[in-house]
Amino acid sequence: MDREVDRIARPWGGRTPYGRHRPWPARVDTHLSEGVVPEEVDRWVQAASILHSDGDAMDIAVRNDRIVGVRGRALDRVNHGRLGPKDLFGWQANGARDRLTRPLVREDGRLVETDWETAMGRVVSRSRRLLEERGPGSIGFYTSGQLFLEEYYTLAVLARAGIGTNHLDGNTRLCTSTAAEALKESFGCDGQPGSYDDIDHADVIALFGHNLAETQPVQWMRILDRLAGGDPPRLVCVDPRPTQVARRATVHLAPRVGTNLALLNALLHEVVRAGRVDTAYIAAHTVGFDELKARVAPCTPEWAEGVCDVPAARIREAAEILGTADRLLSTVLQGVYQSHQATAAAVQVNNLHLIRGMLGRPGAGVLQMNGQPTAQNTRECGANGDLPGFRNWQNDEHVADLARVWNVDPKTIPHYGPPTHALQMFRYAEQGSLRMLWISGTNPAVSLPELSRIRSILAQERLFVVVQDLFPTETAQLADVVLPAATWGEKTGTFTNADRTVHLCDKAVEPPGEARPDLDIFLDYARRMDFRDKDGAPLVTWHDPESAFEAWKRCSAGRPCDYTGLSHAGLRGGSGVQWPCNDQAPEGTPRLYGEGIAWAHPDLCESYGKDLVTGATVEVVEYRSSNPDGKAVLKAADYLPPHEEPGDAYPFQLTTGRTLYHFHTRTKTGRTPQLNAAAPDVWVEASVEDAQGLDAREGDLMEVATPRGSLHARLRVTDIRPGLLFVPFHYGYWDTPAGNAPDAGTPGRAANETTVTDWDPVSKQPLFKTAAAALRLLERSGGATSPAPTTTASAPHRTTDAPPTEGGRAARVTETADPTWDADTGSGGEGRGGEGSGT
Ligand SMILES: Nc1nc2c(c(=O)[nH]1)N[C@H]1C(S)=C(S)[C@@H](COP(=O)(O)OP(=O)(O)OC[C@H]3O[C@@H](n4cnc5c(=O)[nH]c(N)nc54)[C@H](O)[C@@H]3O)O[C@H]1N2
Ligand SMILES: Nc1nc2c(c(=O)[nH]1)N[C@H]1C(S)=C(S)[C@@H](COP(=O)(O)OP(=O)(O)OC[C@H]3O[C@@H](n4cnc5c(=O)[nH]c(N)nc54)[C@H](O)[C@@H]3O)O[C@H]1N2
Ligand SMILES: [Mo]
Repeated sequence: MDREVDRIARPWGGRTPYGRHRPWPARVDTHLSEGVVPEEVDRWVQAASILHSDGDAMDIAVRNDRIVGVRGRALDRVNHGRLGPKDLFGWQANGARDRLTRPLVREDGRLVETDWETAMGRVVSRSRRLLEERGPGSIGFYTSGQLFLEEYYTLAVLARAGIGTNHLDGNTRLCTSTAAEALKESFGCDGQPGSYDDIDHADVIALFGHNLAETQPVQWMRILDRLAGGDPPRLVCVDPRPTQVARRATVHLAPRVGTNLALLNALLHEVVRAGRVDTAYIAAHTVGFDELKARVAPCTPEWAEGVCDVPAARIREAAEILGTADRLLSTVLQGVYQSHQATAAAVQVNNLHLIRGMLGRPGAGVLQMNGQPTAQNTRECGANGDLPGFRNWQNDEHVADLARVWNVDPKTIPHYGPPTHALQMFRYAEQGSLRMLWISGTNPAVSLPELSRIRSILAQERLFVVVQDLFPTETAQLADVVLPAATWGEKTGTFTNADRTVHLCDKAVEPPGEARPDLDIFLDYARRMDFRDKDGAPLVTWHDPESAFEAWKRCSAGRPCDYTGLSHAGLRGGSGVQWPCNDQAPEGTPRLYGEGIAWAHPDLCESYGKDLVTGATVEVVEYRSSNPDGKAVLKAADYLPPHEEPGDAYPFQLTTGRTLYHFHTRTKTGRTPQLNAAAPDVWVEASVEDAQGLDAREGDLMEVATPRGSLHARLRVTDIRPGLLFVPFHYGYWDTPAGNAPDAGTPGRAANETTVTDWDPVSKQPLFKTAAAALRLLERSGGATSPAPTTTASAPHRTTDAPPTEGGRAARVTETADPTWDADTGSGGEGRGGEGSGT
């Protein structure tokens, strides 16, 4: 039953075809270090992947107290045993030689090793002095979508009630703030309506700006298995690049970047015009249909063709598929969230589902995706721009309720305005009102837009920068204090994936040197700062992951993300569980809104919404009068042109994003031999005709320039939309000779040298996907090809020669099929993961 597969060359592995409404067969993917056999593994420790939002469950193999590999968990509802390339190989980074093992402090301009006492002493004395001299608004926290729930909750309590600052946000601002905002706009509250199991039941799957094949490869395996089985789904793909999703789609729409809203309005126009709406559902569960209908009335496919440069006939074809779907599943990700009119466009996907009544049933669901593994928890726990438990900062009762949970005066919790968003925090630091910034689990010196500006802000003398990371990142090099953190595999905690599945990750091995779990660092800070509640007792009453989880349960009780039915012990051994999980739903909840819209009532909702064009907050009075019964809100918006359009000096559109083999700023995947070799350096993608126009060929060294900055990259000629360039944003400077930033002598390599400081007015998510750029030939390649993978969206145009991406021996993975599964009859495998068959 076992097969050995090179999972760099064949990232999605072998197929296990299955039919509609059947359970997805299990297949266990295992990768162990060269020379280690399963019998030699001392123990297998339960975990789930933190290199994307899928939440692939796995066991970590431990031998001689070291991690030696991983194996998928067959009984888990999310992945049924499968793992993607980053899951299979990425754990090796834990053992990298340059892990931070001791705290560092800046002395005479240089970072030097020190002990925890000295490092924490500096953080605490600076915090105290700033609180005294400048007040809580001088301190900010910029955290992650990659820590554990217990850590975010602790951070949220100490920042919001301990320090009392409104300046706490996550890099989730760059990632899923639009997902959260779109859900709040339509349903009054964050919380993913759909489930991954919808893939088993849908007859149409629509992906909007989502390169699922590369960014959640395991759910793509699931779709590939359905495409290979009986009654396969039809795919609709909206993406300007020839992704694997696009190549397998029934209809691929490749719009000009930044025009998603125009395209979606045209799709809605067609669905409404053809009368393919569920009038009973609309009447029972929504408000705003007449307004939506009026707004999309002029948005004909011909009009959209002019804006999006997509043939009107193709738009009609897509609308026909979406309008006639029996069970429609849609997913939305960064091609929408980081593009122009992000929230307005994401909301139209919700609208499509609402007017078609496609919610809360197997196969009928929306996934406003997350990207980072634990982004959902950043949002739930209030470590981003929300209050914990999806409480509404504009609703005094919600603030009072939170104050009761924390036993503090409601006035302690800042709620005079929306919590500060990340780019605003950097602006405050630039202007000098923010004097201390504590950065945990994120690398803004590579991941934020306009890097020259970010570097200069972080390098300021007056700003005290604390960085908590695993590695000496580009950001850590600009810090005043560096705190070495333990990570996945070295600490225990829980997290929640994009379809609300909560997983436990147990500690498998000791962290290196003196590195500490993020939770321990935050708890230590709270203790040293001596934060108190209103009766003078310690504010933070927990001391380890399990007691932190129990504290969070009390905060989540009665809220949409109710965790009261979950526990560390209960999550150990079995499958992950989808929240809400409580007395009413002890097994968890596969889908939200099966019985109508639950959290949009004015007294319950997390947000009264915003104007989709200006971002202005709606007041309670207005919300109460327009939506007194708490139905879903159908919000319409008009298309506006992107802010930065190509012109004479910058004739191309530029977009940025990911490749299958790397995670973000490559701190882990760049230290993983198989993954690094698959995509070792930056490249730029351009179409055949654009390359010809510049007389440039595959592998030539190019300069990509915008008004903000430039980078050098080798050219990959692909089937990308003409006029559009793509640069992966993974490549920073830690593994270049320059080490940190480009200087006069070294050219830029990071995509964010070129991106613009601009954000969606509603979600405040930066626009990484739209800019105008110039492309220039610098040097002939002399026959060498670009370092771009050939298995992915960067696959070369058929006239271009490039050696295939392969991993060889080191990339071999064992795929073990479920012995009870019969591929010919499509039966067996029952009782494994998921909800099984039946609608
Ligand atoms: N391999 C890998 N997987 C990851 C990650 C990773 O770094 N590497 N990161 C994780 C995280 S945090 C995230 S947020 C997700 C992101 O996952 P995705 O959103 O799937 O990834 P991106 O490459 O950022 O963007 C997706 C697509 O948007 C398209 N696009 C660009 N501009 C537009 C536009 O204006 N309109 C439309 N319709 N499409 C456009 C691009 O061509 C690209 O194919 O991936 C997660 N998974
Ligand atoms: N141009 C462009 N820019 C983008 C994007 C894009 O598509 N285009 N996408 C944006 C998106 S969606 C995202 S999510 C961001 C990602 O941007 P970042 O968050 O900056 O990227 P990462 O490399 O994941 O950084 C995470 C850091 O946390 C560290 N780390 C990992 N595990 C732990 C842990 O357990 N504890 C601690 N303390 N540290 C840990 C890692 O070593 C790493 O330095 O980038 C954004 N920037
Ligand atoms: Mo992300």
